[in-house]
Amino acid sequence: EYTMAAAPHVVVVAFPFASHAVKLFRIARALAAAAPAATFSFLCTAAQLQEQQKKSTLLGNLRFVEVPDGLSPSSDGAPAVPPPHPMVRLKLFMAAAEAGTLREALETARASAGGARVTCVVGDSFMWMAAKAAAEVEAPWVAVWTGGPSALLAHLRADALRDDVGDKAASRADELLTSHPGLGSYRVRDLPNGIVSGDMNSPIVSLFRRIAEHLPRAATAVAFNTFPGLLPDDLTAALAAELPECLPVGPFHLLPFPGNDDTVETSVDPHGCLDWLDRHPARAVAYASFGTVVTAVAGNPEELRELAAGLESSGAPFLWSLPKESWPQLPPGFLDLERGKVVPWAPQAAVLRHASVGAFVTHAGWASVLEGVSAGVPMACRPFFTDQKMNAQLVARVWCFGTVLEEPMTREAVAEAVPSLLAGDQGIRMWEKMQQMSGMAANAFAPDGGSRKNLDKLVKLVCGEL
Ligand code: U2F
Repeated sequence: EYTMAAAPHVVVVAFPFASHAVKLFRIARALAAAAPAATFSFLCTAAQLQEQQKKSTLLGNLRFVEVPDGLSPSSDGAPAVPPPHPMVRLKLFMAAAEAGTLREALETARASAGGARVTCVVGDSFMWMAAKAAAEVEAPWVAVWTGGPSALLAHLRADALRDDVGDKAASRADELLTSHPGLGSYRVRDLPNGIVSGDMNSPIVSLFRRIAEHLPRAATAVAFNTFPGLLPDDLTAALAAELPECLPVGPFHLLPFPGNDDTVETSVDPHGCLDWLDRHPARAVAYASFGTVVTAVAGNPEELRELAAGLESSGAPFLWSLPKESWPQLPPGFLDLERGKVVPWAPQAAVLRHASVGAFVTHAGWASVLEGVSAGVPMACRPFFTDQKMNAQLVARVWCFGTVLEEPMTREAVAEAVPSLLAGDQGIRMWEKMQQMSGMAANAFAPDGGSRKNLDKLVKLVCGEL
């Protein structure tokens, strides 16, 4: 126990786009639950804070502090109409955070916590400017990487990769990166955009460059959404060589905090997905989802219709989480199909662990991959951008937990992959292979589980006890 003056005050900085804030909020709640004598301030934009506040359990020692979204308020304070494109919002938010709104929010956190000095800053790696803000208040910076670990390694090794590949990215696309420790299972074409090909000056690519500059020299530790035993040893070793202490504290959707004990939160089901699944036999249903950003940013109507046609002709019952904006692009009559259910949102982790789900068509976003692995459901990956191609390669070629749907996804490829994952020999082999890993994931936070002791260590670290 601490005296008031010595009690830790940990600031948790979220990145308020895609599903990042949800992930950081899980970390914040797990830390706050494990360290009840410490104060935690969760820093995020007002809109995202409101979202997170709706979540089941709030903890007495976890407070919310707003970081401005960087949009200049209209004269009457109303939100801009129409709202700017997500990439514009991202740029404005980041520029404002770098220019001082983050530092100011840290000061607000201190003042509103009765002047309690900030003793540690935990932040989404995307908020790289938190490194400086932490240094200014003489607090350590602990970073969280929510994406695929192999992509982070590629960003950290970007210079070496560029020296090697030069301008030959196109002709060497299928070559394995065997001379790069930890990356030997990936092809040149799997690398995130902007490392050896693509627009090297896009805002996202500059963001990853900043992250790669800051993590190795400014972070005290980096927390990952994985659990010991999941990643290939060479990848783990290569990350350890580049970074300060790496702490796998995943799967994030299983992080322990009150209300997540029986994973209540991941089962909130406004569209009746779980009831619908109850009406199907074991391992009969294909679940499809492309996460929170792909459909809006990179999804194209053509491929959407191919996926629809493929699911229809696969013969399998299917559940598809698809943003409502995209529904008008589906083939006529598709929404009325008896065999399928399209919803704007599904409780994905609970859906995947439902016994009737036997195949997962995914964009290979890292949280989705972890949820698929935890549930032991073989995956058909159609990766789009950033870490997704490397994640898909890991799923399909390294772990043999699924297949890759080549770009562009065709109805034939979907109609072949889905039944094969559900009931084909290959699918059954994958399913069997996944069961051990899924058991490890399920036990990751048990008293002797792989992530349990890392979480304990992270708690000590952020509370200044190490
Ligand atoms: C970006 O990924 P996304 O947010 O698109 O994808 P995921 O990392 O897979 O996270 C999506 C989360 O949203 C949940 C799902 C995941 O926890 O269970 N979800 C849901 O509950 N219901 C739905 O109907 C749909 C989604 C990026 F695009 C990726 O490349 C990165 O790997 C990722 C890293 O944070 O962020």
